[in-house]
Amino acid sequence: MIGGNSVGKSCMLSRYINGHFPESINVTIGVGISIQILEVEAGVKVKLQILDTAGHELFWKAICYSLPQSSGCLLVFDLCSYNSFTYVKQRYTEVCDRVRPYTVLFVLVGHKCDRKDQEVNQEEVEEFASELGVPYIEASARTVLSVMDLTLWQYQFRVIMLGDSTVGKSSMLKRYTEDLFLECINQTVGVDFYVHFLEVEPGVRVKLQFWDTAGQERFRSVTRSYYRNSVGGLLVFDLGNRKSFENVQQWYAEVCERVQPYTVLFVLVGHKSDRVKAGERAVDRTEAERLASQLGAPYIEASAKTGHNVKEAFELLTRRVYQGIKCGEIQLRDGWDGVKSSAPTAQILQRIQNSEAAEKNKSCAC
Ligand SMILES: Nc1nc2c(ncn2[C@@H]2O[C@H](COP(=O)(O)OP(=O)(O)OP(=O)(O)O)[C@@H](O)[C@H]2O)c(=O)[nH]1
Ligand SMILES: [Mg+2]
Repeated sequence: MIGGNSVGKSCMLSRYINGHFPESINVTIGVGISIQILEVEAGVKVKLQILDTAGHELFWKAICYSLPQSSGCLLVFDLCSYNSFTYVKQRYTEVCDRVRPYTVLFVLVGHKCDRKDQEVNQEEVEEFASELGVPYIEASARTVLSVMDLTLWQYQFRVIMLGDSTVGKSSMLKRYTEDLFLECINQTVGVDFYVHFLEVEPGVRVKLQFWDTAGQERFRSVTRSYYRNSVGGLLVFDLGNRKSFENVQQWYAEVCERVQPYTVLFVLVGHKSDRVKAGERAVDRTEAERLASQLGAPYIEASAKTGHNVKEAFELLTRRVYQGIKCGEIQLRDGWDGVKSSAPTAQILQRIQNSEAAEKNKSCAC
């Protein structure tokens, strides 16, 4: 990301990565690095290493060293500062010179488009962009206008994995996010982190942030601190291990106690269903279903080893949370990170109304 100082590069990045607009100014020194994973098409994930450069002249020389290592560049200027537009024009030529013989692809961003006091003439910018063959987009990190197009997600849900050690929580996540299964035991230490994207309905993409907690008691004080900012919980037990089933109630109670006044929605997973075929079932389906209904959660049996129902378990939970938001059971609140939205409230409501209208039409047609 390149642009003059105070044009809002770090704010754009913060909105993109965290869904937040930081009100306080925090001047970048040198270069800041952020990582984001983006599914550019079904099954193709890109790891973005974003270098947020300092706009101050003082740091330009240092920034020049990282230029030949870059494949893309957002040229950001402030629509309310003509100088910042002149600045990116100059930098464009300089960047092209420095990266040679490699190629960098650019996008020109007119930032702070929410403001009325704009100094930069749109026609002039568009002319400049078309001369260079660079796409131009106007954006606002404050209101999320267009940054949403860059983020490609409208909601972020935090989901926590719960259950005794070795029931297969990490294995389920590995299967879901990487389609991998490892036979060896690799117990989680503290908390691990995974990301996945899911389109819950056409045009509504959810970024799922998974907190994979360690089932071992000795990590409980660490893992407990993650309960409060979760909106979904996968309660996992091993179908071949009765004790892990009996402990589900305890996991459930512990989370419920700590998330007040917020709501966490659960799915109960009878895991390692491949063991059932081998005659190792220690928990009946009816018994598990009874517990699930006591907890107000759907029940599903899955296996990370064979891949059976793993995707379905995660998607069941994600859609349940999404429905919870639509019907008001879950509310987005300041200071709570269980759900974040990159869309302004008006857009969310509009989208919900549209999808409800579409559903009504569908049922009328029947
Ligand atoms: N048969 C079978 N074994 C599995 C399955 N999933 C995981 N395992 C095995 O169970 C063991 C423990 O799996 P993990 O995913 O590490 O368990 P965990 O719940 O994350 O454990 P902690 O991190 O200690 O809380 C590993 O040896 C896996 O290979 C499954 O679906 N079927
Ligand atoms: Mg684990």
